[in-house]
Amino acid sequence: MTDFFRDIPKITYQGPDAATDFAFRHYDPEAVVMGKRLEDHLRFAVAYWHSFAWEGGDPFGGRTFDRPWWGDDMAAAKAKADAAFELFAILGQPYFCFHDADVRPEGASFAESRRNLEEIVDHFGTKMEETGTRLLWGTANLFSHRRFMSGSATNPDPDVFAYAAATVKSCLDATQKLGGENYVLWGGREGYETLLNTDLARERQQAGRFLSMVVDYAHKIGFKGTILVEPKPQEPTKHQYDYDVATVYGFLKEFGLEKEVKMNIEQGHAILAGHSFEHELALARDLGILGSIDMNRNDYQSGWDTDQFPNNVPEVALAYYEILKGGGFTTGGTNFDAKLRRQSLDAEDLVLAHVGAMDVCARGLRAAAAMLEDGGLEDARTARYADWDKPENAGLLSADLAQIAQRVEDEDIRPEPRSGRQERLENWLNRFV
Ligand code: 3MF
Ligand code: MG
Repeated sequence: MTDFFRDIPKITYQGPDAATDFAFRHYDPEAVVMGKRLEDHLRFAVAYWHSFAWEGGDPFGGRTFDRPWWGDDMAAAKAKADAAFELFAILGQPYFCFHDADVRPEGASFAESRRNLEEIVDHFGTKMEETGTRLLWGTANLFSHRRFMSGSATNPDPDVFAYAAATVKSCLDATQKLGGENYVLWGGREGYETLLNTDLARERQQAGRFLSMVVDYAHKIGFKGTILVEPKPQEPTKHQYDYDVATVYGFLKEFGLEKEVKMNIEQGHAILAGHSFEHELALARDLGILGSIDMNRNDYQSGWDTDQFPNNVPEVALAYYEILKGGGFTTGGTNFDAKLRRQSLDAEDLVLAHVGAMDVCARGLRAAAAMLEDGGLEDARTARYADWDKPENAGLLSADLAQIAQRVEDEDIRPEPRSGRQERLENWLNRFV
């Protein structure tokens, strides 16, 4: 035991009238919704990087947090792991997610970094066995170190491509060893700052080849999890290749990977791309590539990726609506890719941020389930498109323009505009949230 979380009790479900802040008011892991326990629906994960590696810096100032595990040796890495598993136990989080750089010190060589990772992975293995916590996904940090400043797979320097490939191999091996249920690739610096120095076509080919190598290696080692790509339109690079779900789908199709790779969709990234979270989720679901989510909240004014903990039930309800409509998560889950505000210094801030987020997600999921069970939206949508089922329209999509033009004149077709009923549907939605 470390003493970082001393005096903080294990969080349990105590209902909406709980007498303490250190309780779940809505997240009852055992409650059954649509035939499944809430814990099994939501599949919550703590993100190691924000909760244990992020120091509270912003572009104008450095570290604000004081943590007993700061340090760059293996002892510090193990102290950090011990504190992390204490948080998982306090929250009853079934899962966590990590990058190599969050959990191990950087070595003097690639081989030393790999050995450091392997040592900490063994430590994780023991802790996971003791506590029952599982790994939702593993990933490689291919964006923080200065060697990756011009990209990893898309770097103009083949040595960096090679270093990135070796790094992903070591992280896939680690994920496999820990029974990880997914492996994520976020192309943090796979993009460019200026076209003046960038060969777009070449960089896209490199990225496609890299992803194919990752998929092939996952097959080779018998990895049963899902390979996920996480779209984001910009930040840190100005133009990021994995802009949004639609862009990534086109990329996957080009390289023949659309059956091999799914999406890890983040709320804040959707907002930065000028979409809503539910838009990205619905599109991915309809394309058959919805994998997992990074749940957070983006500031709507700042234009930065603020990675705040979710606190908006109607937004979250719409997100889970799209997920439940697709049958819910399989290997995916709800990873809190969210960080404290830099003034939130205390251990209890870290705990309560997760408690609140888990409650918000539980409320959102329950509302989404009630909306689906009521069927109001689906009925309205079915009615809106019902004319496509009429016999006279059966051949419309297989006809050609000339045939259609003939029919429009023969039948003197005069379309009558009909209400989209948005306000009525918004009123309906508000009954559930
Ligand atoms: C950045 C992110 C990332 C990814 C993670 C997966 C640092 O905006 O969302 O978090 O989730 O890197 O590789
Ligand atoms: Mg993310």
